[in-house]
Amino acid sequence: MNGDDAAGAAEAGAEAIRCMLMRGGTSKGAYFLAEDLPVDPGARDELLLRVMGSPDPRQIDGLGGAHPLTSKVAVVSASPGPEADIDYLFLQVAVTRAEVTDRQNCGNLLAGVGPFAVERGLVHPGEAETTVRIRMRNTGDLAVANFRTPGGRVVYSGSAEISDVPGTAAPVLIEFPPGHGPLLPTGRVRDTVADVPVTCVDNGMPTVLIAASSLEVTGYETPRDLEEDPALADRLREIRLEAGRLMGLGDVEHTTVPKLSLLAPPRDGGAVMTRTFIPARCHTSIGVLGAASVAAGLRTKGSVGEDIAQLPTAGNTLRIEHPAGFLDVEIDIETAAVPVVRRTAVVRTARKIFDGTVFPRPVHTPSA
Ligand code: NQM
Repeated sequence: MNGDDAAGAAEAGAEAIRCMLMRGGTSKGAYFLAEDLPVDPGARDELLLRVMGSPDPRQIDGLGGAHPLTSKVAVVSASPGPEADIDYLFLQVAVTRAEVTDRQNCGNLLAGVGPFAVERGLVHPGEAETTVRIRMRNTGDLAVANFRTPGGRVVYSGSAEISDVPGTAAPVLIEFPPGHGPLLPTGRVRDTVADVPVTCVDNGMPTVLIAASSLEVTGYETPRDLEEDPALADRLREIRLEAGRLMGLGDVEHTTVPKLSLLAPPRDGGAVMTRTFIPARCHTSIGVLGAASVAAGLRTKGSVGEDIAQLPTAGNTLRIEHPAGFLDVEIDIETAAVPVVRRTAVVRTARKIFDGTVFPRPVHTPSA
């Protein structure tokens, strides 16, 4: 913790922690240096619940925005190994439950990690642009982020647009080299779970691909309409529990992975239309690694997505349509019997919203 505020708060006996709030892609989260948080994961998570204001559907007493997409945390530190510059641990803070999980990654908050590392002095910026190699601690996989740093300073304003975010901002190009895990975690291109054909795929995010039509929805409904359909929620839960076991994830009742993507034919010239459950709420757009996993699934011969998608005849870019527009995923995949992803890339934007000191909700409400 730094600054007069933090010093003043320490004197008053309050906890005070250095924190930056950033929009990363279509999500928003609190970014911390690992050294500013407790080392013990239990103590860290207990603190983060109080920082974000969970559990509470409104997160009224914390930084969280009352939705999983705005209740996220990035923990950043220098990387000990030679293959990366910095380490990034993503933590999903539940809104209505006292739970913090590191079981999933987040490609949206990832967009802010490079700029944050420069702002905190972990990475020396280039004179025009900066490339940061990031080890994503949730999966052990790498990502490489490139963004503009004219005169050695991060700029956030620019002309890049991403669907589901108003206005424009500076682009952050993110590339993913091949990951460690299998692309098809069940070992098969298709499985039948709860009587529904699915493709289980993991190109950075464990995702179950399902034809919307096989659940008697169109796949063009609004996220709110889908969330308000209790019969659909029951079917999705049943599919997810069974698919999770088949994917080697164990009992996924209380985890945020796998995600479920309902697929329908594209409407606006893209490859496919999606509605993605993360897993209870329906995403207002789609996650980065979620879209990367959908794209890999579409490019896999015999997958559930193959018949639905309209794949471009040339080029590596797949436009994944979603409720708010689209996300373009560049994917280079070797479509052998066992498909291998060689490279995935997306353009995102990120923006620093505030930099300062957060005062977590106290553990015990002081008596008057
Ligand atoms: O898939 C939401 C998001 C995400 C994850 C979720 C993400 C990704 O949009 O890479 O970014 O799937 O829980 O932030």
